[in-house]
Amino acid sequence: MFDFFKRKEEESPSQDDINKQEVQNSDSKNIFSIGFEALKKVVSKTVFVDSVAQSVQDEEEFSEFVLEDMEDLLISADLGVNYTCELVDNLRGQDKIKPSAVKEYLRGEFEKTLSEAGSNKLNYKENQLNIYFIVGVNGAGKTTLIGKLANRFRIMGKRVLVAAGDTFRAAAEEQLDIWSKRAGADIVRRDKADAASVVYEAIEKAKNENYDVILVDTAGRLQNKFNLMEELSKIKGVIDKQAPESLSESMLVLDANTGQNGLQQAKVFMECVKVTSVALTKLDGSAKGAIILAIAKEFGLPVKLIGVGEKIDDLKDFSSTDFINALFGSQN
Ligand SMILES: Nc1nc2c(ncn2[C@@H]2O[C@H](COP(=O)(O)OP(=O)(O)O)[C@@H](O)[C@H]2O)c(=O)[nH]1
Ligand SMILES: [Mg+2]
Repeated sequence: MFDFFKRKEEESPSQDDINKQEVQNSDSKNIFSIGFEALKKVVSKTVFVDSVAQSVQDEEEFSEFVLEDMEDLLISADLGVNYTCELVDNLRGQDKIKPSAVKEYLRGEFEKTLSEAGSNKLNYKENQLNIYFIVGVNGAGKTTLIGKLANRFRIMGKRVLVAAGDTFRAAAEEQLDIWSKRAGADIVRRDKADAASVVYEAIEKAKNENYDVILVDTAGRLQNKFNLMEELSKIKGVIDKQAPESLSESMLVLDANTGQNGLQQAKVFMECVKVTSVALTKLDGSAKGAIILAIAKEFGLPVKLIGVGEKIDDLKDFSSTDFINALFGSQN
Protein backbone atom coordinates (compact mmCIF):
# COMPACT_ATOMS: atom_id res chain seq x y z
CA MET A 1 0.00 0.00 0.00
CA PHE A 2 2.79 2.40 0.91
CA ASP A 3 5.48 3.53 -1.44
CA PHE A 4 8.09 3.48 1.29
CA PHE A 5 10.46 1.29 -0.57
CA LYS A 6 10.53 3.32 -3.70
CA ARG A 7 13.16 5.64 -2.21
CA LYS A 8 16.17 5.97 -4.43
CA GLU A 9 19.34 4.49 -2.98
CA GLU A 10 22.20 6.97 -2.62
CA GLU A 11 24.74 4.30 -3.55
CA SER A 12 24.05 1.51 -5.92
CA PRO A 13 22.77 -1.40 -3.80
CA SER A 14 24.28 -4.87 -3.89
CA GLN A 15 22.18 -7.84 -5.03
CA ASP A 16 22.00 -8.87 -1.36
CA ASP A 17 20.48 -5.54 -0.44
CA ILE A 18 18.01 -5.79 -3.30
CA ASN A 19 16.92 -9.23 -2.15
CA LYS A 20 16.58 -8.03 1.44
CA GLN A 21 14.53 -5.09 0.24
CA GLU A 22 12.22 -7.33 -1.74
CA VAL A 23 11.67 -9.67 1.20
CA GLN A 24 10.96 -6.70 3.45
CA ASN A 25 8.66 -5.28 0.84
CA SER A 26 6.56 -8.41 0.49
CA ASP A 27 6.62 -9.04 4.26
CA SER A 28 5.43 -5.54 5.04
CA LYS A 29 2.65 -5.92 2.51
CA ASN A 30 1.54 -9.11 4.22
CA ILE A 31 1.70 -7.57 7.65
CA PHE A 32 -0.16 -4.38 6.83
CA SER A 33 -2.82 -5.45 4.39
CA ILE A 34 -5.63 -7.60 5.65
CA GLY A 35 -6.36 -9.71 2.56
CA PHE A 36 -9.73 -10.67 1.18
CA GLU A 37 -10.43 -13.79 3.29
CA ALA A 38 -9.49 -12.11 6.58
CA LEU A 39 -11.53 -9.02 5.74
CA LYS A 40 -14.45 -11.24 4.86
CA LYS A 41 -14.23 -12.74 8.33
CA VAL A 42 -14.10 -9.28 9.90
CA VAL A 43 -17.24 -8.11 8.10
CA SER A 44 -18.97 -11.49 8.24
CA LYS A 45 -21.52 -10.12 10.71
CA THR A 46 -22.41 -7.30 8.34
CA VAL A 47 -25.07 -9.20 6.46
CA PHE A 48 -27.52 -6.54 5.37
CA VAL A 49 -26.90 -7.05 1.64
CA ASP A 50 -28.15 -10.63 1.80
CA SER A 51 -31.06 -9.59 4.00
CA VAL A 52 -32.13 -7.00 1.44
CA ALA A 53 -31.77 -9.48 -1.41
CA GLN A 54 -33.82 -12.06 0.46
CA SER A 55 -36.56 -9.60 1.35
CA VAL A 56 -37.16 -8.73 -2.32
CA GLN A 57 -36.45 -12.06 -3.98
CA ASP A 58 -40.08 -13.00 -4.68
CA GLU A 59 -41.13 -9.54 -5.78
CA GLU A 60 -41.89 -8.39 -9.30
CA GLU A 61 -41.43 -4.72 -8.54
CA PHE A 62 -40.39 -2.31 -5.79
CA SER A 63 -43.75 -1.68 -4.14
CA GLU A 64 -44.03 0.75 -1.21
CA PHE A 65 -44.22 -2.27 1.06
CA VAL A 66 -40.95 -3.69 -0.27
CA LEU A 67 -39.22 -0.32 -0.18
CA GLU A 68 -40.18 0.17 3.44
CA ASP A 69 -38.68 -3.18 4.36
CA MET A 70 -35.54 -2.26 2.55
CA GLU A 71 -35.39 1.08 4.31
CA ASP A 72 -35.57 -0.62 7.71
CA LEU A 73 -32.78 -3.02 6.83
CA LEU A 74 -30.47 -0.30 5.53
CA ILE A 75 -31.06 1.94 8.51
CA SER A 76 -30.45 -0.83 11.01
CA ALA A 77 -27.20 -1.66 9.19
CA ASP A 78 -26.15 1.94 10.03
CA LEU A 79 -26.13 3.43 6.57
CA GLY A 80 -27.77 6.57 7.94
CA VAL A 81 -31.13 8.11 7.14
CA ASN A 82 -30.02 10.36 4.26
CA TYR A 83 -28.11 7.68 2.40
CA THR A 84 -30.86 5.12 2.95
CA CYS A 85 -33.53 7.49 1.63
CA GLU A 86 -31.44 8.26 -1.44
CA LEU A 87 -30.89 4.57 -2.19
CA VAL A 88 -34.55 3.73 -1.74
CA ASP A 89 -35.88 6.79 -3.57
CA ASN A 90 -33.90 5.84 -6.68
CA LEU A 91 -35.92 2.64 -6.86
CA ARG A 92 -39.34 4.20 -6.40
CA GLY A 93 -41.58 4.45 -9.46
CA GLN A 94 -39.01 3.19 -11.96
CA ASP A 95 -38.94 -0.03 -13.95
CA LYS A 96 -35.32 -0.21 -15.09
CA ILE A 97 -34.01 -1.95 -11.97
CA LYS A 98 -35.86 -5.13 -11.02
CA PRO A 99 -35.86 -6.54 -7.48
CA SER A 100 -33.84 -9.49 -8.76
CA ALA A 101 -31.02 -7.02 -9.55
CA VAL A 102 -31.02 -5.31 -6.17
CA LYS A 103 -27.57 -6.59 -5.25
CA GLU A 104 -26.01 -5.25 -8.44
CA TYR A 105 -27.77 -1.95 -7.83
CA LEU A 106 -26.44 -1.63 -4.27
CA ARG A 107 -22.99 -2.71 -5.34
CA GLY A 108 -22.84 -0.03 -8.02
CA GLU A 109 -24.04 2.66 -5.61
CA PHE A 110 -21.56 1.64 -2.91
CA GLU A 111 -18.66 1.53 -5.35
CA LYS A 112 -19.55 5.03 -6.50
CA THR A 113 -19.82 6.35 -2.95
CA LEU A 114 -16.48 4.89 -1.88
CA SER A 115 -14.62 6.03 -4.96
CA GLU A 116 -16.01 9.56 -4.61
CA ALA A 117 -14.72 9.69 -1.03
CA GLY A 118 -11.14 9.36 -2.30
CA SER A 119 -8.11 7.12 -2.11
CA ASN A 120 -7.61 4.66 0.75
CA LYS A 121 -3.87 5.11 0.66
CA LEU A 122 -2.29 6.72 3.71
CA ASN A 123 -0.39 9.87 2.73
CA TYR A 124 3.32 9.59 3.32
CA LYS A 125 6.02 11.69 1.73
CA GLU A 126 9.53 10.31 1.52
CA ASN A 127 12.55 12.31 2.71
CA GLN A 128 10.63 14.78 4.79
CA LEU A 129 8.80 15.04 8.09
CA ASN A 130 5.27 13.55 8.11
CA ILE A 131 2.88 14.68 10.83
CA TYR A 132 -0.25 12.69 11.64
CA PHE A 133 -2.75 14.68 13.68
CA ILE A 134 -5.04 12.16 15.36
CA VAL A 135 -8.44 13.29 16.70
CA GLY A 136 -11.64 11.70 17.99
CA VAL A 137 -13.80 11.23 21.09
CA ASN A 138 -12.51 9.58 24.26
CA GLY A 139 -12.34 5.83 23.97
CA ALA A 140 -12.47 5.75 20.16
CA GLY A 141 -9.01 4.22 20.07
CA LYS A 142 -6.66 7.14 19.28
CA THR A 143 -3.81 6.21 21.60
CA THR A 144 -3.95 2.56 20.58
CA LEU A 145 -3.94 3.57 16.91
CA ILE A 146 -0.87 5.73 17.49
CA GLY A 147 0.91 2.82 19.13
CA LYS A 148 0.08 0.54 16.23
CA LEU A 149 0.99 3.16 13.64
CA ALA A 150 4.29 3.92 15.41
CA ASN A 151 5.09 0.22 15.26
CA ARG A 152 4.25 0.07 11.56
CA PHE A 153 6.52 3.00 10.72
CA ARG A 154 9.29 1.53 12.89
CA ILE A 155 9.06 -1.77 11.02
CA MET A 156 9.54 0.24 7.85
CA GLY A 157 12.71 1.69 9.34
CA LYS A 158 11.36 5.17 10.01
CA ARG A 159 12.31 7.41 12.94
CA VAL A 160 9.12 8.02 14.89
CA LEU A 161 8.25 10.58 17.54
CA VAL A 162 4.95 10.64 19.38
CA ALA A 163 3.61 13.85 20.92
CA ALA A 164 1.53 13.42 24.07
CA GLY A 165 -1.09 16.02 23.28
CA ASP A 166 -3.71 14.55 25.62
CA THR A 167 -2.36 16.38 28.63
CA PHE A 168 -5.55 16.37 30.69
CA ARG A 169 -5.04 13.02 32.41
CA ALA A 170 -1.62 11.77 33.53
CA ALA A 171 -2.85 8.25 32.73
CA ALA A 172 -3.28 9.18 29.07
CA GLU A 173 0.38 10.16 28.78
CA GLU A 174 1.41 7.05 30.64
CA GLN A 175 -0.56 4.87 28.22
CA LEU A 176 1.08 6.60 25.26
CA ASP A 177 4.48 6.16 26.87
CA ILE A 178 3.92 2.40 27.16
CA TRP A 179 2.81 2.17 23.54
CA SER A 180 5.74 4.21 22.26
CA LYS A 181 8.26 2.05 24.14
CA ARG A 182 6.60 -1.07 22.78
CA ALA A 183 6.89 0.31 19.25
CA GLY A 184 10.42 1.64 19.67
CA ALA A 185 9.37 5.26 19.13
CA ASP A 186 10.44 8.35 21.09
CA ILE A 187 8.01 10.53 22.98
CA VAL A 188 7.62 14.18 23.91
CA ARG A 189 5.51 14.57 27.04
CA ARG A 190 5.18 17.40 29.50
CA ASP A 191 2.84 16.61 32.34
CA LYS A 192 -0.12 18.99 32.48
CA ALA A 193 1.47 21.33 29.92
CA ASP A 194 -0.51 23.06 27.22
CA ALA A 195 -1.09 20.53 24.39
CA ALA A 196 -0.06 22.98 21.67
CA SER A 197 3.29 23.58 23.39
CA VAL A 198 3.94 19.83 23.52
CA VAL A 199 3.34 19.68 19.77
CA TYR A 200 5.57 22.72 19.23
CA GLU A 201 8.37 21.00 21.12
CA ALA A 202 7.87 17.77 19.20
CA ILE A 203 8.16 19.59 15.87
CA GLU A 204 11.36 21.34 16.98
CA LYS A 205 12.87 18.05 18.11
CA ALA A 206 11.81 16.27 14.94
CA LYS A 207 13.37 18.97 12.75
CA ASN A 208 16.61 19.07 14.74
CA GLU A 209 17.00 15.33 14.96
CA ASN A 210 15.66 14.32 11.55
CA TYR A 211 12.62 12.29 12.45
CA ASP A 212 10.46 10.95 9.64
CA VAL A 213 7.17 10.84 11.52
CA ILE A 214 5.36 12.65 14.33
CA LEU A 215 2.15 11.10 15.64
CA VAL A 216 0.12 13.64 17.61
CA ASP A 217 -2.16 12.23 20.29
CA THR A 218 -4.99 14.50 21.45
CA ALA A 219 -7.74 14.72 24.03
CA GLY A 220 -11.34 13.88 23.14
CA ARG A 221 -13.48 15.15 26.00
CA LEU A 222 -16.72 16.26 24.46
CA GLN A 223 -18.06 17.29 27.87
CA ASN A 224 -16.18 20.52 27.50
CA LYS A 225 -16.65 21.03 23.82
CA PHE A 226 -15.53 24.63 23.64
CA ASN A 227 -12.18 24.04 25.38
CA LEU A 228 -11.53 20.92 23.36
CA MET A 229 -12.15 22.66 20.07
CA GLU A 230 -9.95 25.55 21.13
CA GLU A 231 -7.19 23.15 22.09
CA LEU A 232 -7.34 21.28 18.78
CA SER A 233 -7.42 24.52 16.79
CA LYS A 234 -4.34 25.71 18.67
CA ILE A 235 -2.48 22.49 17.87
CA LYS A 236 -3.47 22.82 14.24
CA GLY A 237 -2.24 26.44 14.32
CA VAL A 238 1.16 25.31 15.63
CA ILE A 239 1.52 22.70 12.89
CA ASP A 240 0.45 25.19 10.21
CA LYS A 241 3.00 27.71 11.46
CA GLN A 242 5.96 25.46 12.28
CA ALA A 243 5.72 22.79 9.62
CA PRO A 244 3.03 23.67 7.05
CA GLU A 245 4.24 21.14 4.47
CA SER A 246 4.46 18.29 6.94
CA LEU A 247 0.84 17.62 7.84
CA SER A 248 0.30 14.31 6.03
CA GLU A 249 -3.06 13.41 7.54
CA SER A 250 -5.56 14.87 10.00
CA MET A 251 -7.15 11.60 10.90
CA LEU A 252 -10.46 11.11 12.66
CA VAL A 253 -10.64 7.96 14.75
CA LEU A 254 -14.08 6.38 14.97
CA ASP A 255 -15.25 3.33 16.89
CA ALA A 256 -17.20 1.14 14.42
CA ASN A 257 -19.71 0.27 17.13
CA THR A 258 -20.85 3.80 17.94
CA GLY A 259 -23.09 3.96 14.89
CA GLN A 260 -24.88 7.07 13.76
CA ASN A 261 -24.42 8.65 17.16
CA GLY A 262 -20.68 8.37 16.71
CA LEU A 263 -20.94 10.05 13.34
CA GLN A 264 -22.87 12.95 14.84
CA GLN A 265 -20.20 13.40 17.51
CA ALA A 266 -17.50 13.25 14.89
CA LYS A 267 -18.99 16.26 13.11
CA VAL A 268 -17.77 18.39 16.01
CA PHE A 269 -14.17 17.54 15.11
CA MET A 270 -14.71 18.23 11.46
CA GLU A 271 -15.84 21.74 12.33
CA CYS A 272 -12.46 22.75 13.73
CA VAL A 273 -9.96 20.37 12.12
CA LYS A 274 -9.82 19.88 8.39
CA VAL A 275 -10.07 16.09 8.64
CA THR A 276 -8.55 14.25 5.67
CA SER A 277 -9.32 10.63 6.50
CA VAL A 278 -10.80 8.17 8.96
CA ALA A 279 -9.40 5.27 10.94
CA LEU A 280 -12.18 2.90 11.92
CA THR A 281 -11.40 0.94 15.08
CA LYS A 282 -12.91 -2.11 16.76
CA LEU A 283 -14.17 -3.56 13.51
CA ASP A 284 -13.37 -6.96 15.02
CA GLY A 285 -16.58 -8.44 16.27
CA SER A 286 -18.62 -5.52 14.98
CA ALA A 287 -21.77 -6.05 12.94
CA LYS A 288 -21.52 -2.46 11.75
CA GLY A 289 -19.15 -2.62 8.81
CA ALA A 290 -21.64 -0.60 6.78
CA ILE A 291 -20.64 2.46 8.78
CA ILE A 292 -17.74 2.77 6.29
CA LEU A 293 -20.31 3.57 3.60
CA ALA A 294 -22.05 6.10 5.81
CA ILE A 295 -18.73 7.83 6.54
CA ALA A 296 -17.94 8.04 2.84
CA LYS A 297 -21.40 9.40 2.04
CA GLU A 298 -21.96 11.74 4.99
CA PHE A 299 -18.44 13.09 5.39
CA GLY A 300 -16.98 12.50 1.94
CA LEU A 301 -13.99 10.96 3.72
CA PRO A 302 -12.14 7.75 2.90
CA VAL A 303 -11.41 5.16 5.56
CA LYS A 304 -7.66 4.49 5.36
CA LEU A 305 -6.95 2.25 8.32
CA ILE A 306 -8.97 -0.29 10.25
CA GLY A 307 -8.41 -1.58 13.77
CA VAL A 308 -9.21 -5.26 14.10
CA GLY A 309 -8.07 -5.96 17.66
CA GLU A 310 -6.07 -4.68 20.60
CA LYS A 311 -2.67 -6.07 19.64
CA ILE A 312 0.10 -3.99 18.11
CA ASP A 313 -0.24 -5.55 14.67
CA ASP A 314 -4.05 -5.34 14.60
CA LEU A 315 -3.99 -2.31 12.33
CA LYS A 316 -4.61 -2.90 8.65
CA ASP A 317 -4.78 -0.92 5.45
CA PHE A 318 -8.32 -0.56 4.21
CA SER A 319 -9.18 -1.32 0.61
CA SER A 320 -12.57 -0.31 -0.79
CA THR A 321 -12.39 -3.02 -3.43
CA ASP A 322 -11.74 -5.79 -0.91
CA PHE A 323 -14.43 -4.37 1.35
CA ILE A 324 -17.08 -4.36 -1.38
CA ASN A 325 -16.07 -7.89 -2.38
CA ALA A 326 -16.27 -9.06 1.21
CA LEU A 327 -19.64 -7.37 1.71
CA PHE A 328 -21.07 -8.99 -1.42
CA GLY A 329 -19.37 -12.29 -0.76
CA SER A 330 -17.41 -12.45 -3.98
CA GLN A 331 -14.06 -11.43 -5.36
CA ASN A 332 -15.40 -9.87 -8.51
N1 LIG B 1 -11.24 -4.84 20.05
C1 LIG B 1 -10.60 -3.69 19.78
N2 LIG B 1 -10.34 -2.83 20.77
C2 LIG B 1 -9.69 -1.68 20.49
C3 LIG B 1 -9.29 -1.36 19.16
N3 LIG B 1 -8.68 -0.15 19.19
C4 LIG B 1 -8.70 0.26 20.48
N4 LIG B 1 -9.30 -0.65 21.28
C5 LIG B 1 -9.57 -0.56 22.74
O1 LIG B 1 -10.38 0.57 23.01
C6 LIG B 1 -10.08 1.14 24.27
C7 LIG B 1 -9.86 2.64 24.13
O2 LIG B 1 -8.71 2.88 23.34
P1 LIG B 1 -7.80 4.17 23.51
O3 LIG B 1 -6.71 4.05 22.50
O4 LIG B 1 -7.39 4.39 24.91
O5 LIG B 1 -8.80 5.33 23.08
P2 LIG B 1 -8.62 6.94 23.11
O6 LIG B 1 -9.32 7.43 24.33
O7 LIG B 1 -9.28 7.44 21.87
O8 LIG B 1 -7.16 7.22 23.13
C8 LIG B 1 -8.86 0.39 24.78
O9 LIG B 1 -9.28 -0.56 25.71
C9 LIG B 1 -8.30 -0.29 23.53
O10 LIG B 1 -7.62 -1.48 23.82
C10 LIG B 1 -9.61 -2.31 18.10
O11 LIG B 1 -9.33 -2.13 16.90
N5 LIG B 1 -10.26 -3.46 18.48
MG1 LIG C 1 -6.04 8.36 24.44
